Amino acid sequence: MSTTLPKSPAKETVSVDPATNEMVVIANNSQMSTVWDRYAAQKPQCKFGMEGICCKICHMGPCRITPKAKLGICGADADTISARNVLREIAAGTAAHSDHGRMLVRALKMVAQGKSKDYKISDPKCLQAAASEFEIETAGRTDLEIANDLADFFMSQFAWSEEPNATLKLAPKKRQELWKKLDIAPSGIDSSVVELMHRTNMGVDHNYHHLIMGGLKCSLADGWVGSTIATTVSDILFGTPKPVRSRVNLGVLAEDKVNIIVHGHEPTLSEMLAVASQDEELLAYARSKGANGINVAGICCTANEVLMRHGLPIVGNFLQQELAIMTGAVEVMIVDVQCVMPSLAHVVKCFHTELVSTSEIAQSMGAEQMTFDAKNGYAQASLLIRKAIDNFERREKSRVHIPNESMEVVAGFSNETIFHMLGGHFRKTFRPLNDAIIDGRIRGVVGIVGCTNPKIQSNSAHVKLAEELIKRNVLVLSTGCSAIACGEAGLLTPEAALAMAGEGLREVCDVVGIPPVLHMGSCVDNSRILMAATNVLLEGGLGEDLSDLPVAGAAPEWMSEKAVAIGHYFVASGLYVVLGHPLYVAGSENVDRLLREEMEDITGGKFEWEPDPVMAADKIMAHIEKKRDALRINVKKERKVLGMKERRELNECKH
Ligand code: BF8
Ligand code: SF4
Repeated sequence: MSTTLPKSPAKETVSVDPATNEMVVIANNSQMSTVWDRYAAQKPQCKFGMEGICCKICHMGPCRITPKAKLGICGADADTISARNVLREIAAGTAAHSDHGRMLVRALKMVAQGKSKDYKISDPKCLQAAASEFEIETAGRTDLEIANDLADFFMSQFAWSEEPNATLKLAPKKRQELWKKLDIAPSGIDSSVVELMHRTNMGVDHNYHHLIMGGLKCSLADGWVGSTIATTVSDILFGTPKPVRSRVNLGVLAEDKVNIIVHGHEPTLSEMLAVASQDEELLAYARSKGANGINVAGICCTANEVLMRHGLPIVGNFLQQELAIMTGAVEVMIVDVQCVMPSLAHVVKCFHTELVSTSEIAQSMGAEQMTFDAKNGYAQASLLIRKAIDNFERREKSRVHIPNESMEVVAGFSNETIFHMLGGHFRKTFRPLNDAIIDGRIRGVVGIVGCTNPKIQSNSAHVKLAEELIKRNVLVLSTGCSAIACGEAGLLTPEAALAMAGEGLREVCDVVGIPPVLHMGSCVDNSRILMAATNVLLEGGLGEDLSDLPVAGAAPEWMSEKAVAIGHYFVASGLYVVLGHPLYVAGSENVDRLLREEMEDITGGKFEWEPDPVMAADKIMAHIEKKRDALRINVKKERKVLGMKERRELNECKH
């Protein structure tokens, strides 16, 4: 490759994951540029961008706020500019998650209309439950009839309406009332995104406080509407995840098999690939070309989707996408939308790997475009697998370098699974979790989510924060690239509880048979974390609103606009959210103070920026203990030792 390389800092330690470091050294020795080289080349990064005080919303600009120019040409100050910039990120993040949701609703509608024989209603119970929740008639109707109405209902949630979005009613009553009172209950996903783009247009909304409140409203359309729809429809079509064992990290690539990587976010095609990779005819075809099988594995959130439902292995998270191709062992990488680096085009030029772009809205450079049509899902998946098999012969064996690392994981913790595992076969309930929180064996629950980012040693903050929290008896829920990082570090196994968790958490994990870090899915599945918090609240004994709970959220290595939207809907839901590095608001003391301090009096939640994962854990623990004190559950009680009968009851659910 002809790219001139900058000096890359500490190539051997870009990550705490040895497989990543090993591949980065290989990349650098072969003069192949990686995300870390390009990050180094970008330094020093623009201070105005970092502080959120540059504006190019109109063409009198671009403007930036400096000591000598405290106002943009139109008169906008640092507060207005940084708040508007945050809002545009929330709009983009909400659009990304929700459009993903819309694709799935389209697939549901297609199935309901009998337009594809390849997909089916895989979880009729989930379909029935969703239909009942949203008052869709189920009695005497077929699954497809119900699915048709449910798809129409979900689609209606995108447009503007007089009423707040109906899915908001999944939230606790008190929270819904607060949203209404604050006038931040969204009434349409698309209209919320449009409203933010309008409000931040030149010469519209200038009050930073009013702007940020508008941002919270749109973010709620992401979490409680678009992402919730995406998760629900995925479960209906592809099955609600159940605990499943698999392996994670670059070492899951197989030297003797055809390796196909699915990378991106939408699970419709990857589901078909998972099924088609078992096809006897295709397996025989692979053998005829000298391969010992077909290995479909994932990167980023598609990986989480196929892991949760099929137990397919994960190659890596966001920062490992280039490295996966550099192993020289990937026949085809299939990409769709979100978090796909344009740099892949350069990497595939150096290898036999074929890059295939499959989304109608996204074309990757250097990729062959094969727009996916779910009506012919299986046929297209088979075609892609044949393409990969044909490419196997072109693999240059002498250039193959697959790191040894791959870690065992147990994933698949939907809310339904947690209900089952905690409650056993006969008592589906969160009660044992609530009891453990109330009696202090578990101090609280924290969702660790989000990306990896070359600004931070990869995986380091995710893993350290998770380890610190489980050591302090906090149950961790994880999604997205954070879950993959935890998997690579060995935190997603029940054994990790025995080795690393504090005494109380260890006891609970041991009895129930769960890891101390529960993999709950992809980033849209942060909606599962919202529902887990709601379920804990509804179970009783821990207050009346989400903001009463001893819970928090964290995104220690985030990078995406989607994470900005997620952070805001967590805060709007009353949760304390610690980000490993700040939003672009340092240039506005007012916006910074609103998000980090004043917000607590408004929604009960707030942001904190804390790069040090141990200090982040300290701050989260202080928040959890503050909530526990307020709930008056921190009174000293005799530690309850489980009797034989209770242990037996709980053991029933180790299935
Ligand atoms: O949506 S955690 S890098 S893969 S944005 Fe992207 Fe971030 Fe990974 Fe999934 Ni989520
Ligand atoms: Fe400058 Fe105002 Fe235009 Fe922004 S909107 S670019 S601050 S003139």
